[in-house]
Amino acid sequence: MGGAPPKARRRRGDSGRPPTLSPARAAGVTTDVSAKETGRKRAPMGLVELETLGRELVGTALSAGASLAGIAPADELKRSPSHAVFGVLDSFTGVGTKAAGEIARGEVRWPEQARSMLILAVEHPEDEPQLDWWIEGLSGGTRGNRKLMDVADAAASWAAEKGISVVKLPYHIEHGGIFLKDAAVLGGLGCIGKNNLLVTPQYGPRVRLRAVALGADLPATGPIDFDPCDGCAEPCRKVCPQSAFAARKHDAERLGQTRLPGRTGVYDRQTCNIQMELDVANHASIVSDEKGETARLVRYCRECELACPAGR
Ligand code: B12
Ligand code: SF4
Ligand code: SF4
Repeated sequence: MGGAPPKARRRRGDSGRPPTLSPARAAGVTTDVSAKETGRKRAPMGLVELETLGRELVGTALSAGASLAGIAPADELKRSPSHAVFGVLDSFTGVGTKAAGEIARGEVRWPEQARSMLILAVEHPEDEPQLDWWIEGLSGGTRGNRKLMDVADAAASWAAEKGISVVKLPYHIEHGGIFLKDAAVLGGLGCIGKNNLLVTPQYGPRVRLRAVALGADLPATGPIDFDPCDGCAEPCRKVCPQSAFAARKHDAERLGQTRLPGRTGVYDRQTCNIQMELDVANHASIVSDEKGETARLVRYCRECELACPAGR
């Protein structure tokens, strides 16, 4: 669970409060800092200007260390498969969720002014497994998530300087996060594979994600025409230690859509979570800092991810 600690812990960008756009920035692209200072309104941007901003923002994210970056329209994302069925699915309180605060389980809270999303991916190669290890007390939970948060900080600062209102979104849905894989598909980073993960042409599913909400209609950079699962022997599904893809779990008719968990409705998160809980129980103890204090280190299962030949 890149970035998802088994225990609640306050982290930068994961404060536990639902995100809000700064009121000073509420006018989004129509007001920039200098205009606000002088009380002058800036004229709404044209398409060419928005396209340039989008391209430059993606470039800024890549320069800051993102492996991939793209832009997804907020209105389409709100209607995307995960967002559409989240409230209807069976209740899930496993790893990767937090006890409900202001946002009830099954709900997604959108920053009011969000018009598009910057979606960021950082590669997690198989030979750098430590990027994915959750370490107690580590800022960001994992090294990979810390890197994503730094990239999000850099991209958000750049956008704010251009007068775009920004909200750096947290990881957990219960704290104001969004469904990152759907955002990545709409932003053109890849497709949802039969392992239920975002699969990218460049790195396969071996990426972790994060997003920044933008108060500007930056043009979408996706989706793309890419499907490595077509004709694949599905090693991702066969390798699962808990057989989480073994049976049809979700019904298209009941959920009112054909885009289902694991693509065809076979991914069972409750079964997958049995492995996640086992991974937590089998944590290692490491000496984490100069004070010599011990901390837990959890290596969450990623077999369905590592078995995928895409992007190799
Ligand atoms: C809660 C959670 C979990 C829970 C529950 C998972 C679940 N899918 O419900 C548990 C603990 C089990 C889990 C396990 C894992 N997780 Co997890 N998890 C999350 C979290 C926080 C929310 C996901 C969620 O609730 N989804 C809701 C349900 C409704 O969606 P879903 O099951 O994915 O099914 C939808 C999609 O398949 C979609 N879909 C299907 N077809 C199509 C087609 C199109 C065009 C579109 C747009 C969408 C779409 O529609 C389905 C709904 O009908 C996200 C972070 C985030 N904020 O998004 C990370 C996240 C999804 N996890 C991630 C990872 C890597 C893992 C693990 C490999 C563990 C690990 N080592 O990190 C396993 C993999 C399990 C798997 N094969 O899916 C990554 C995925 C990266 C990637 N390449 O896709 C994320 C994005 C976190 C991150 N750090 O980047 N996870
Ligand atoms: S292993 Fe094959 S079927 Fe599974 S996600 Fe990768 S390409 Fe798709
Ligand atoms: S993360 Fe592990 S337990 Fe969960 S579906 Fe993938 S292979 Fe199965």
